[in-house]
Amino acid sequence: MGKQCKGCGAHLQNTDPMKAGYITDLTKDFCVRCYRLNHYGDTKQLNLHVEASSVLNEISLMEKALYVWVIDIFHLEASQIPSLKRWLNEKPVIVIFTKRELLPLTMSQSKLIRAVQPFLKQSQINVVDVIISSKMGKEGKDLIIKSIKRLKDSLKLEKVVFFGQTNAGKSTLLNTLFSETSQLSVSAYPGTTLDLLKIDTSIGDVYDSPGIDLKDNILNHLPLEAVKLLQPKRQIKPITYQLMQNQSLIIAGLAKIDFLGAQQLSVTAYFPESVEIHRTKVENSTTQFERAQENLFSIADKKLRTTQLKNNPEGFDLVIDHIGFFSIKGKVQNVSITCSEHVSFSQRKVMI
Ligand SMILES: Nc1nc2c(ncn2[C@@H]2O[C@H](COP(=O)(O)OP(=O)(O)OP(=O)(O)O)[C@@H](O)[C@H]2O)c(=O)[nH]1
Ligand SMILES: [Mg+2]
Repeated sequence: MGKQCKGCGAHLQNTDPMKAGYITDLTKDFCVRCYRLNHYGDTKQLNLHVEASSVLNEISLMEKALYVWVIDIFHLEASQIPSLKRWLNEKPVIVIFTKRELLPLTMSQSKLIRAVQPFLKQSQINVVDVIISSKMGKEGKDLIIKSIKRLKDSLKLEKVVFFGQTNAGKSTLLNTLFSETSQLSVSAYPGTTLDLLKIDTSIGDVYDSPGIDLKDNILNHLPLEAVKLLQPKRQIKPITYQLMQNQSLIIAGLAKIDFLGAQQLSVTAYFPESVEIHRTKVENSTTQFERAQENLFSIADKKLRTTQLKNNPEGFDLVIDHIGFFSIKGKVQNVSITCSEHVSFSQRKVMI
């Protein structure tokens, strides 16, 4: 099969600069794309897409494998892989949540574990351990290695496969866990890893895999500059709005939320600092949203849809996939969201 790039896993080739794995000198270890990414942060050639079904098919065919599902805890809902049960059946899966430091430190470990239970239940897979890591895996590293070793031995498995949504932090985590041999490319943009890639480690063969990008991902419709700004590096600073009667929140150029008939409604926003949120009266919101769409977070396709939430309990989270979420507490008669078709959202129980 030839040699693979040690950064992204693409098979090295010297014939087509527009395809994955291109390098003039095939004795080198990294393709031009990874070289540029690692040395200059250059991302021009990063829009190479790997089909989710081919990744899932390939990993599901691996024999005697322990699976490690890496999930970005800040983007929990967007991390679900609807067909996962069909691909993995009863195969053992360790679940690792990354980027814990983005959530408030006041949230206890047990509260976090409780908050992720509905997500894990919905996936219907055979979860053998759950670990919460943070700071690029620096916190949680020992627990993860211990868990992998224990389960690999007790279940008599031969290899370990890391998988999960694109941008979840799989390659970053592997670089931390196996820093002696792992030189994987990482970036703030989706689709960095391009093929299954084996790393030799002290605990045996461990594989990185391309990110799974099943849902229509808003990040694929935003300018690269905006995508980078959506990757928070530090703890998210929550901002609370006390809403009265009929008011709206405008989330950059991404969405407008109208709250009608609000009574002592408290809405706390958990979004990266770069995403500006404005409060306004409902009657001014359409004009303000149009104006907000002139900024960096504007989506090229301007087709908008408005959805009215069916159910407004007295406390719930409203999650805007891949962007952030609102924690909504209090009474409101009607909540409606106006956004591009590429922005997906959902409701869940209050997480924090
Ligand atoms: N704040 C924070 N950011 C992280 C952490 N781990 C990874 N990241 C960031 O998340 C982004 C994606 O990281 P990658 O390691 O490239 O993610 P991946 O899952 O390998 O992505 P694909 O190869 O596209 O599937 C990068 O901007 C990382 O810096 C973490 O623990 N905390
Ligand atoms: Mg990767």
